[in-house]
Amino acid sequence: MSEIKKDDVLEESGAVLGEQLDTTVDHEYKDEDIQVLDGLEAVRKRPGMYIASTSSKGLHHLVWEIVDNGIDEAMAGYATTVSVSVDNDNIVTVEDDGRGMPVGVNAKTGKSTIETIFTVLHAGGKFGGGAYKVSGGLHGVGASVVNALSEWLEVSVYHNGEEYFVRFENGGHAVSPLKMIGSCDPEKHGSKVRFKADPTIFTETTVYDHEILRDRLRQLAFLNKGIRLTFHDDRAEKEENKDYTFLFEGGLKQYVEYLNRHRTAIHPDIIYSEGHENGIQVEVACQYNDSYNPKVYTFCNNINTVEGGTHEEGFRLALSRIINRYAKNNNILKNKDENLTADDCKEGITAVISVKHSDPQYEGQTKTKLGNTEVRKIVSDIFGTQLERFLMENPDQAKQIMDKVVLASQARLAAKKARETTRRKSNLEISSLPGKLSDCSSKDASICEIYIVEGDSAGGSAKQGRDSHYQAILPLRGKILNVEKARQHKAFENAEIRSMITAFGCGVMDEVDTSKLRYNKIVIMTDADVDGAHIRILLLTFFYRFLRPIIEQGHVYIAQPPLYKVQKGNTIRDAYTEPQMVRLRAELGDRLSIQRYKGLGEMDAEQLWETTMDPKNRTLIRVNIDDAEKADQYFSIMMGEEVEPRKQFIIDNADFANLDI
Ligand code: 0R9
Repeated sequence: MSEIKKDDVLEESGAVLGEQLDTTVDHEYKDEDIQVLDGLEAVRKRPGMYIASTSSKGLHHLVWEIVDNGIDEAMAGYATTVSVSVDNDNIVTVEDDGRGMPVGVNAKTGKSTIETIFTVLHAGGKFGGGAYKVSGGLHGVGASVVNALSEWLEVSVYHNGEEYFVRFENGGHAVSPLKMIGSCDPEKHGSKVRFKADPTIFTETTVYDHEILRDRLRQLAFLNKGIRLTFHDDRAEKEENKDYTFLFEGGLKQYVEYLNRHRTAIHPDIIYSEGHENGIQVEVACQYNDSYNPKVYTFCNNINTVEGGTHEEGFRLALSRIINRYAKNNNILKNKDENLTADDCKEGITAVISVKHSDPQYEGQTKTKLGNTEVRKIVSDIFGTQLERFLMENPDQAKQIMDKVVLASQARLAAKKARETTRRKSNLEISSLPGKLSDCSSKDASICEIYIVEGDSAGGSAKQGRDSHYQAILPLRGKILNVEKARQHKAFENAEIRSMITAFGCGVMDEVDTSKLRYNKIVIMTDADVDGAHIRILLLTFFYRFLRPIIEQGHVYIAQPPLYKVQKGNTIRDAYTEPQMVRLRAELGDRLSIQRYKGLGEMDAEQLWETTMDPKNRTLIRVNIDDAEKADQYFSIMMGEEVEPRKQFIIDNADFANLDI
């Protein structure tokens, strides 16, 4: 979690998912294929045009760019292992055991191929005409961009018992041409790239996040079965966090096993299919668990296509086609019965769909939606055939699945009724908003805020202390329903949930329309204790499952009430975190009077306004979940049935669990 600063909105982001993999197609690069273009200077001037940003996210892109090149070599069948290590100075080394980059000279540039691909923008095949690697979106920009944005970068190639070396400095210029610098074990072969990110470009941070690197490398290993990915982190304090090896011969089958590790599967075997058609590779794995939410993760060329696309459509089509056919053929559904919907068939499924395509087309707001239409049928055929076979060969497991989807359809009909009642009620209640809501007077949503407050007494102080022009208060009585454990219609029957839906005014689920949201900021204000953390998690679970766009669009915040009041003479200061408390003690010296705030309810209206609600003093944490897998795991662990993983999670993430989401 980021350090908390006053007067600041903090972003809580998940790991970076969805990086680019270049797929090498059957073609040998020739030195002369490399097209010469200008411009490392352009990259340094406008890095944002080449990498996502110069924040931590962009910093990690540097690693993925080089790792992708190593994975390409492994996918082409020449390398078995790609290793990544980070040292104490945040210098990154990526190494593979492939053929070694070509050490010849490029005819057009007159320089070595390696110098060319590391100094010429877009050199490397894709723009060269003949050979092509596939890339899309912002990534896959090439090794030259990494070089341009590094303080220095070194390349070593091991080939035929010889070691070649070149170093780049000063905005990517080769210090001297590629040289054979000595001999090496004749058995050794491969490429190594070492680099130090340029702190004048990455001004926010040049420190890599251990978890982001580890998790993405694990994910890449799941997505590329049989390729060994290793990770070494010199900076890790604990010995057990220094070295990791990820190698999954089972590919997505093991990925689904991993994703379901904290869930209760309702059938033992993972449904798995793979195949290819017209050069498009398809791999799909899925398994049902006893939860109600589907978790479907899709990838194209190792990029997490968070907006889905034609591969996801193909999967959905096959799932409902085959399940309905099986249900009809086995008299589970009568011919006159209505078909099960795709949503019925997806309830509680964990699925991963991965395609590899030489010419992917991305659409959607964030260019993470796969658009290639031919993919739909290919995925549907390959997955459909295997699913049907699975159901026929495993009648016991098929029965578990059929029971689940039929129940889902019955619950859907019940939810529809409950939802219609809620919708009718909300329409009625628009003029008479929930009774306990103390609304603000302004109708300009862009300045309005709603505080969701724990308990009536804190609600009372907040109501008195607020600026009623733009701050609304909605007190919650008791704990809201845990939507992770309940079916939808129960949620729609819950009074607290209904008040929120009505107050927000933007609809729910697939009908959410954030342009109708009545408040720009939805602020969760709970006590800084375990109960407060629990209520916060329940609320966030509800938002995540029912109103996800309001999180995605940055409307949800967590208020930070102070933990301590520190007084010395006439000086009174508040500490919002333990580290801040330590700093205050050091700053103010001895003879302090320290009072621990027990809860929001204990503060009077003025105190609450000054410490927690006044934009001049308050600290808000913006909830920003951009890693669906992490968020799903988080909510399943925190809200699910299993106690042990929850305990462990809280121990591992004390900060995360108690302070923010
Ligand atoms: C450390 C991470 N690994 C790499 O960056 C890496 C690139 C690379 C490579 C070849 C082999 N190993 C590599 N590791 C390679 C590819 C081809 C022919 N010979 C060697 C080919 O694709 O035909 N290269 C990737 C691009 C290029 N080499 C080049 F040809 F453009 F230089």
